Amino acid sequence: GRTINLADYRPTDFVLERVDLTFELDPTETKVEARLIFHRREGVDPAAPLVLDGDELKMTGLLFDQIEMEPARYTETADSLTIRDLPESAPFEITVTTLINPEANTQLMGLYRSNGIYCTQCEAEGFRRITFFPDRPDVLAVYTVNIIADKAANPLLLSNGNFLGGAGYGEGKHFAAWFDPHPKPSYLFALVAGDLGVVEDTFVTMSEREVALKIYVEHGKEARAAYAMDALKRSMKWDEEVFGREYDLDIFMIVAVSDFNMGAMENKGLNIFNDKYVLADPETATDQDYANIEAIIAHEYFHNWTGNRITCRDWFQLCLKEGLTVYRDHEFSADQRSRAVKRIAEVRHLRSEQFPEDSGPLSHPVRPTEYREINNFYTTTVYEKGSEVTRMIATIVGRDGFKKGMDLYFERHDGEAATVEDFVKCFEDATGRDLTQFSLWYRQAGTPQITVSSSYDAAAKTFSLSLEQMVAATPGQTAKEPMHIPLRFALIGENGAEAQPTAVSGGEVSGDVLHLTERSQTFTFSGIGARPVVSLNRGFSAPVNLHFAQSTEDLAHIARHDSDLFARWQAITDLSLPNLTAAAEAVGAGKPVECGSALCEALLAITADDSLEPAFRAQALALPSESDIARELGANNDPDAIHQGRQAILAAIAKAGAATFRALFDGLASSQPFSPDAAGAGRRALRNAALGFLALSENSPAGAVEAFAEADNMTDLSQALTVLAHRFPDATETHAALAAFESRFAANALVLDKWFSIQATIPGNGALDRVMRLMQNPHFTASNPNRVRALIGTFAFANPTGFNRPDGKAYHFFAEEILAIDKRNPQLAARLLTALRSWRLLEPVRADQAREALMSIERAPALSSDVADIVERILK
Ligand code: B3K
Ligand code: ZN
Repeated sequence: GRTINLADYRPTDFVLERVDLTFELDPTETKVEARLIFHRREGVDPAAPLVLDGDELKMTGLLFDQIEMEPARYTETADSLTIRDLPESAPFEITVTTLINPEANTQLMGLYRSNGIYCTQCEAEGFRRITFFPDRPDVLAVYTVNIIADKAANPLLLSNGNFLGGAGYGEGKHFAAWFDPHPKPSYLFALVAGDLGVVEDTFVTMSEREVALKIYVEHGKEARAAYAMDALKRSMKWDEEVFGREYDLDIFMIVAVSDFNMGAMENKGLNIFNDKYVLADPETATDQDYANIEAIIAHEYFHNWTGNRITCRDWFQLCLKEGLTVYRDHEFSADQRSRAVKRIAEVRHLRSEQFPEDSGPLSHPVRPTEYREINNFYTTTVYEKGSEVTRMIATIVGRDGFKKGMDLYFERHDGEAATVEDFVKCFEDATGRDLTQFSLWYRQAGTPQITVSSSYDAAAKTFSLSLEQMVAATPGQTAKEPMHIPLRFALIGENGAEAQPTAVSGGEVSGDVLHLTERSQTFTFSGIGARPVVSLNRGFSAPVNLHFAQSTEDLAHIARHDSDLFARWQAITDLSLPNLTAAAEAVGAGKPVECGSALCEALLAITADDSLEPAFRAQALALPSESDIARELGANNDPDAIHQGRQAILAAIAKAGAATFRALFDGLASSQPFSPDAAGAGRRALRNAALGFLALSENSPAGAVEAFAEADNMTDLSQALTVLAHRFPDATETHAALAAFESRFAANALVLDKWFSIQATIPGNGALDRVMRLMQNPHFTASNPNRVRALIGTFAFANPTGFNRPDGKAYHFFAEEILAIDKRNPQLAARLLTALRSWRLLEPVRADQAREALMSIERAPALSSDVADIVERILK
């Protein structure tokens, strides 16, 4: 495909006034009649034609004001329909009839079938696979939808908005009509038809309107939707309380389907979800599943205001709805759970997913300026960095300022398709703060690197902090400007008390936020009676990398005393990383690995500290991952050395803390019935972390075998199975446990996904053969995206030693799979392929193999534009 540029944006020539759709559903030949009322926009050339988008459509009729259109007036191509000789200003009606084949739609874009259910996915450009249409987000219209279908097979006929009515319709058929009064872009259109079970509830809004809530799932799975319903009601309440946003239709529906390209979709009034993010009960869902369901239910619901009521002018503005809505769901989860633990999890995710993206070949600004395939821009940069940018606005303008800015945004832009500039302007206008320099965060790609040094002058009682910022070149952007970086900080004294400076010079400091705006800047704090320890970027107020050679003693001091839990966790991370990188280097050089005593002591002190919440202690014990270590090493990575080094450090900690881990594991055994709440989840997380260390120090599967047998919930069961499979892959106990798990959950696809993932991530050279064997398992289905991601995706993304075997065989296997997947589902293939984005950081032997595998993809005939775009950028 050709490149689309932000600078080329211009509004459509024609304004769409109304949309009336009639679907006659059939598995292989669905007829879609679209009646569209347009008028020419004022000032537009009266000769300009109407150009509609299409994709794989078969047109069987075209009317102009109800009369068949002469062939000379229109031209149909593979991706467009152009209509000429249209009225100069009067409204006119175009009626297009198309035939589509939902059963053959393996891309899962447009109207498709999942387990016998008709469903749709239209974002970003799926609506054009249903009918010819101005398929872009700045075309907002009111929709009426009529659905006609076989009644026995499809008792349920759903679309956006409010239900108008329904009736029988000829032999064995029935119809239903829906009307959505809120103007919306086509990407928010949805239709569902089929035979599903339902869970119902109601919600009374702040203005006391009763809203019907319905969650549709496969028959027999209703009980597993209870948690999602609870999360939905909490989300609705929270958005009223925190953002003053009320729901705006009589009904809110969620449909869970098993074949879905991503997590979920915020279609107006009719969210469609990957069932992985709806279904949960203690026997089948882990604590992580519960947390994900809560977050994604909230995220899609929050889109009703940030995305649907106010949508995006064009797809370059994607972060306007996604970054903002992720920020909203992060805040929601922080309020529902432990704020500090939530923040730690977010930062871990940002560092392991977004930082590598931002420092590699796929790096792009939060608001890109060009794309070839928009589906490839639903990235962690747009979502998670976009959320961090929103968080920084809140930090800079303060809590009240943020509230005022958001209120102004809702007031000013409700019903519109807006831009990032519109959004930022609301905070400037509401607070008077100039955000010009700050706006670079939207335009400039790359993670800022900040080099920090400090000095203390005892005689003058001053403490100075020197900061220097740098952003490395990224694709298409070589020269970078200094950014406005808000850093929360504290100066911590001897006993943990925070020093309060009498004055500050060198730049703006407001409250606990230091504003770094120059390339290099020195802040001097007066009235500091003793050398303080600086805790910088508290709460991860800015998504940057700090390079600050703090002493081991200072880090240990922060780990022990900081009142900001996030900073304590960060200090533990900063203590671990040098040990982990040194360990990898020692393994590479054939030397013994040593673990610094400061790390062990600080970590075990936190582990044993019962005054700290268990979830936090579990986070501290989850040391940086192998890919975190790879990133810290920077280049010439040997995944085997990194893995072995990390294992040696873990073993040293396991040995030093054996008694602590034993006491924790025994002491945290639960006598209460399972509850998915944050406190229960935290205890399980800490207990399972202890189990992992015990397996190392005892070097025996016995403990995990026992835990597996005793588990009364999926978190404990899957953790015990992971310990067995990862630490004792060849033990007979492990084979027995894997077989028992497989047969117990043979009928539950989501649990089987876990079974595949656990095995796909067993470290070492044997992983590729295991994955290939698992592909022959009768439960493996290449047509289900969750299953493909669980096996092939997890192998590529989360098994560094197995995937990066030095002979390159796994890369070549992966390349072949990508090509096969691309044939049926380009979006899925392109997303999986990003697993190779950091190939240049590998040591040369592996890097050469990876490049060859990538080139074999690039050379393959008939690549989708999705895969072509990714492979070309990765190789560039
Ligand atoms: N807006 C959708 C993502 C659509 C992805 C299209 N390739 C889900 C979400 O972010 O809420
Ligand atoms: Zn979203």
